[in-house]
Amino acid sequence: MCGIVGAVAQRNIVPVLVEGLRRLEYRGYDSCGVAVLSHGEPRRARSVARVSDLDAQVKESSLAGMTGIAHTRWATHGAPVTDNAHPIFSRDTVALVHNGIIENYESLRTMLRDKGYEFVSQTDTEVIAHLIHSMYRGDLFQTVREAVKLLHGAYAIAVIHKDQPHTVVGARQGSPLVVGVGEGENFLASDALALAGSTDRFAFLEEGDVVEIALDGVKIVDRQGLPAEREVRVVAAYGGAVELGPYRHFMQKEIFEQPRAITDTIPQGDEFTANLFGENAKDVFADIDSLLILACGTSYYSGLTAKYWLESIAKIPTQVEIASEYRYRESVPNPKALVVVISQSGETADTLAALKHAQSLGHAHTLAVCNVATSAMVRQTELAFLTHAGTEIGVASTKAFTTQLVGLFVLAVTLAKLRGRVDAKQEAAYLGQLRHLPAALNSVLALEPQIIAWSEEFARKENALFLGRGLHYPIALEGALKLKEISYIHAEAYPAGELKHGPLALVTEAMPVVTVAPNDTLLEKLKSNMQEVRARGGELYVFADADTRIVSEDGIHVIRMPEHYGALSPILHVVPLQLLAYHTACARGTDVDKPRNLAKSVTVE
Ligand code: HGA
Repeated sequence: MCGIVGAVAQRNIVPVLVEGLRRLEYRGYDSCGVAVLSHGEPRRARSVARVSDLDAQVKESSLAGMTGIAHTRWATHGAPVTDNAHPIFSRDTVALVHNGIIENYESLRTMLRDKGYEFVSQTDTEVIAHLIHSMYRGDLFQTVREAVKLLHGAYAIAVIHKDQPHTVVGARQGSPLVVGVGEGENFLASDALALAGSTDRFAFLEEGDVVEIALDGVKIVDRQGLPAEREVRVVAAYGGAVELGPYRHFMQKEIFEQPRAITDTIPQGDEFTANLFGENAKDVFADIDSLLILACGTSYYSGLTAKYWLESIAKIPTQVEIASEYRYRESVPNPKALVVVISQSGETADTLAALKHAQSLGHAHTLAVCNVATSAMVRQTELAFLTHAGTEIGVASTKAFTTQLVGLFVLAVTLAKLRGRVDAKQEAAYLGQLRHLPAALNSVLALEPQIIAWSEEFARKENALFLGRGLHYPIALEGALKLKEISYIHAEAYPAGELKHGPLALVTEAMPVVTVAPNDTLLEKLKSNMQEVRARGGELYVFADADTRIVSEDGIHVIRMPEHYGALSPILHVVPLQLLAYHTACARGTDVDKPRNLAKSVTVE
């Protein structure tokens, strides 16, 4: 969601800024823009189309400059039209890009109007540009430090001023911003990936930091206004992350990367140990009596799956909540609960806010399950389990989900072991199953041609129902979410036992019913639910384990999963649902990697 790039150099920086935006495209956006100081004046180009269109514009107009900022916008205030696209100018003197939401923008706008400022956009962002212009007394760094004190809400900003030709000032509070350190040139960006190719050295700003980047150095002050040192770390190159290779879309590439991503995420060594979660995890795990999992979207579904593992294997009570609800709800805190936050990017605004809320209620023990080691979430939790999915570009999450499941399964078995619920034999068996997962996944991926055949049917539908039971109910939810996200087919998931309590009323021959049918203890119950669908003329599309004896017949289409996978079965069963959503979307011709209205790292509330 929304990306920022900034640079100060002694060369024309426009190609670096535009390339940075190209690398941030995966986050989702609806307009984009770039501004540079050119012969002492801010000049900009903006587009409501793609970054490639912006690139064509800057080439056409020969936009060039050595100091600049750029932005991909995912509109929150004001339609995605050119006037609202960033960089936003104030009196042709200040140019600013912003990620986040300024909650007190209305009162600031009234105050600035009274001072004579004219507003030309509908954005909340414009108040920041005018505020900085109105407060500027010759030092942009100092001005931004004072101006941000007046802002309520979340922001990452980058700003330039025509009187300071070799300076970009940035600030972060609730939205991500990193500093890229170069040789005689320095950068800002929403994430390190944007600057791959320009530098591999990064300083990760903390909440409340304000930064000035110049040609020869970087100055940072913290929320108190005190000089701050932020460690400069070398971040390994993101080899190939933004290259498609032989695939048609990043989502397809990422589905097929899952065996590798899971191999990289499965812990080395031959036992489940608390150390996998951090140095003092053993003490923390001994001190807790329950878990509270907080997450959004797909990560919420990985949390729901984990609840089944945590309660059945570790026998530890587990509650799972949608982060955006929890953060505003009056809840009863249990200081003995371990708060687990799950996020691919580690920058999900709602989940970060929920974490902060939990901490403010006295939850001392916190654990992040996250794909980005340097993210705010990992920095703000006591413990962390890092997934090694690699960069995920497709907006619809795939490999981040399955690697989160691996991490949460490892958590369940580790807690079970520490509580004496798993003996050495069972532990070895779980480890063996984990290690076999990549091979098992490869055989599931080989089902792709059969799934393509189904997707042609699905592409003609407008509604679909997904059914699962027990451990596979969250997988049905995830399958429905994937389908609606990228194919725009309305899809809903139900625990199959709930059918008769309402959704059966929707079942007709026009309603495909996707059923996740592993060979587990609920299989016979599930078969009865399938009969209820057939009796109403519903078409069943069943992903059945090899040994379930569910066979294709009139109105029942079956794809056989290669093997039954016990406790880890959700990790395999979600893959055909990902492929079904992907190929259905392709058949409908949607923009699979950048579905309408959606963004990747959801860094605004
Ligand atoms: N609120 C600003 C910035 C939106 C944003 O951060 N998008 O990701 C706007 O609507 O322009």
